[in-house]
Amino acid sequence: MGVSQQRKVARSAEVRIDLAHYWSDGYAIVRGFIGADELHEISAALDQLHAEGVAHGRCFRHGNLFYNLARESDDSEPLVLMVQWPSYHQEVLNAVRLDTRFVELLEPLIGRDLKQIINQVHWKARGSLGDFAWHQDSRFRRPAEAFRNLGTSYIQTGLAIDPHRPESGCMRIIPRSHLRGGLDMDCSEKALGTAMTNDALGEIGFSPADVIDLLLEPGDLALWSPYLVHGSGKNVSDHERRLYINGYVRAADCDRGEWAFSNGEPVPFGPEPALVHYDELYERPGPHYPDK
Ligand SMILES: O=C(O)CCC(=O)C(=O)O
Repeated sequence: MGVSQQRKVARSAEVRIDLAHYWSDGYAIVRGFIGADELHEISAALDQLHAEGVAHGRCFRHGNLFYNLARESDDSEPLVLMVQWPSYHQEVLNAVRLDTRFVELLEPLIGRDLKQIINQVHWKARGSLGDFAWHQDSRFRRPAEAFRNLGTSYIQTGLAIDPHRPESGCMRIIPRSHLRGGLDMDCSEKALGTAMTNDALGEIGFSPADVIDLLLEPGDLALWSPYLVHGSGKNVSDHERRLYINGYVRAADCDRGEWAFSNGEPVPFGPEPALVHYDELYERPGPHYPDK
């Protein structure tokens, strides 16, 4: 057996263990999914993306591409919180989302024909603007009728670019919470920019004792279920905390999204963007600065 084949077998074995854990606990971690050299290149691409956001100075949209910025007060600097669908113009990030390691990893879970619903980067900004309240991602998979069998057809993946630890605002999760399906969680506030509270946990029958930290090193990939209850707090470390999120769905179970893999082969973007979450894509496709 050649070296590359040995590596492949070793990787498959590791993935198998994580998959069993994924179904039982609603999440899994693949350690060292992306190596240091590749990570360096991705990190540089993210710095470029961040600089573009800073240059806009406020929220900016062009089709599905969206820079989400906010300020702590009227006279403070705008902070780049998130960019959605950077891959339309960022080659390095586009190559990551279409990397066949993703389809190899996800095939036993959701198959070889995959669309993509999420392609976004989070910067955990200092202060409270980058908080994510306790939530299930299922609340964002809209319109609900466009998604079928959500719990078994959709997987969220998050690639850690920096260390994710309690002090840098790592994700906090409730293992096995996905087994309870869609919970009637309070959605009156946006998840982004709202703190996690114990009251919110109590309302759905959980307590702080049920929570664990999702600890990731740079290059680790986390997978989580759309029904896993999770959130994240502040970054009080002395470094950035970036997460590159790609969410894939079995194509037959979803009417929205960009194709990512067809029979295991990467599918490049077509000439026109597909309808994902931005409902005004066809009415207002051009570049503009939206009122948030
Ligand atoms: O970036 C984070 O810490 C939170 C991510 C998250 O909650 C999500 O994408 O649903």
